[in-house]
Amino acid sequence: MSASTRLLTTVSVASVVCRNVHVAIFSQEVKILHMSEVPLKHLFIRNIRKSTFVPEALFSTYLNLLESISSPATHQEFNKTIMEPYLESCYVLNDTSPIHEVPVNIGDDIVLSDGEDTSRSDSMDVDIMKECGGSLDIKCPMSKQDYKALRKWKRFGKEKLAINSNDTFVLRLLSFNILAQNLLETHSYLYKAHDKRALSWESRKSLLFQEILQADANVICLQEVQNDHLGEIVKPFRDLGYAYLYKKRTNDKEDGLLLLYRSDQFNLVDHAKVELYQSGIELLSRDNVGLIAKLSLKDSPDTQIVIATTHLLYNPRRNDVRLGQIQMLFAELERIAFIENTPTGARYHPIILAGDFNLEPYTGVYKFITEGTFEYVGKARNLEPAEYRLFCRLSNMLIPPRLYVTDSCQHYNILKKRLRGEGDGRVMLENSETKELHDESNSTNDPASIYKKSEVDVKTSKCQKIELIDGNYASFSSGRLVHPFKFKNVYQHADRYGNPEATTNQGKWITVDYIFYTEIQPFEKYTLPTVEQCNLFPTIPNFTVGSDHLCLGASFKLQKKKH
Ligand code: KL2
Repeated sequence: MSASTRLLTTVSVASVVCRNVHVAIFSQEVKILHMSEVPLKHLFIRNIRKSTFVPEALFSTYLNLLESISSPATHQEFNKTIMEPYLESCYVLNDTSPIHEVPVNIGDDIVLSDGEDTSRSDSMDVDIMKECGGSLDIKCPMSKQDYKALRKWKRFGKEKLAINSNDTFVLRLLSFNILAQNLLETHSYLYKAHDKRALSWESRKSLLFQEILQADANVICLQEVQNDHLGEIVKPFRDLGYAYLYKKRTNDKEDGLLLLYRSDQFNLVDHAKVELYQSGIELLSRDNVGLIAKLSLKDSPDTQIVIATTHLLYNPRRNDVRLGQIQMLFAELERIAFIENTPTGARYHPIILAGDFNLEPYTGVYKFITEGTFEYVGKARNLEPAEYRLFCRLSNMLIPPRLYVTDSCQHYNILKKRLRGEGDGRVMLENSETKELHDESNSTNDPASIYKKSEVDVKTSKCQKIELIDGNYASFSSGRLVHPFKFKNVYQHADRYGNPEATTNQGKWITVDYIFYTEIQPFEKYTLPTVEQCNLFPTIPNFTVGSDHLCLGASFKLQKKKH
């Protein structure tokens, strides 16, 4: 208890020990130094909160921290390793204003400034750093300043120097799951430990806008954008010159994807609103969606890039569903990004694929995305090897051939048209927004009926391999998927010492959000904190972070095409 002893001697007004609760009361503030009985804490905090001279922020921070520990057994450890250094960081500087700020103003005004607390000098940041051991590997909870210190735009690789802007366009992309308010309310049990005021839409919205607008990205991919919040979310971006595409999740879901791009810099050349829901198919019975935009540079129209975003199924056990969803999304991505066939294979525009994939690094779907191939047959639904329970193993068929999406994540009809020049290249996916197309093909109640003459057997679940043109095959239900993109990650999911990074908290801090890219070079990223550092945050959303996810960001060098 050396920290608290010092506190009590250096700042003296009163110290109260009430049963197992130790409290120090200073001129304007109350610190809770030790509390061994967890049930007591609720009563205690409720009572002390009534006191008008106690800053609310202190309690909310304390409450958040306190609730983030799982059991009374860890309480003492918590006090020692987190609470005491926290209190020390608050007051050891002998400053009259508390470092940990009061909650953001809740109001309609969108704060466009970077939200820096101007009452504090830069030297104070340095002092806090020293208190915390002189590095960012700090052992005290996060203030807004600490959070910002962890979230910097950092250049990497060979590109530390200035970019030559004549033949290069710098594309900065931000991806953020902003937590739809309706989902927050539906899953309110997840947010019991949070300060209720940090969960209000008005408070979160203000923080979300601050962080997003401060990044000054040319393209922004948002997930969980509530349908009836679309107007108010889009408004400030429209005023700043962004155009947008929105795709709501299907059926009864009330949130969706928003892709914003600077309309003074880009033209929208093509786009797809992808519904991963396909009726009558269990694997594709979830309401997740994808959004794909092909953009060209206004000042160099031949320079094009495809940007895609998605938010895949949450259910942590169903990696098989997410694999099927990715297969569908990639088929659409392949269609939009395709340039031409060459003797060495197809060429594609650069692609950036960002979003909330609800899957952890190095798991099955992640491997598929980054390695380009994955064998699912015989695996369990989580795509791990199925050692027992034979009946739970995945068969050779993932999605049925009636969708005409091949095992190489391509639309069969498009492939056929490209290679043989036959047919109309029509996509056989259902889309509630373009229903007329399907009503026409549905007229015989069999979406595949007009393709009866084609070689694909839409009824069988057996493996099919069809020769399109000499040496070129399309396969269905082979037990293995491949895709034609060489996706890399902006983030390495760990710091240079191997400590894992995190993008969200699902009981524990994990990574589920990614920015993948191909045929384009990133040179800068918006750094993510490690799990250890995240554990020092008051659980998010809080008065610093407006969502239950952290946002990702990267800047890319887009090589302009010469005429
Ligand atoms: O983890 V998320 O939160 O990527 O931020 O995506 C989903 C989950 C989102 C859309 O379905 O809602 C959240 N328990 C916890 N969170 C859930 C659950 C659940 N059972 N279902 C959906 N979500």
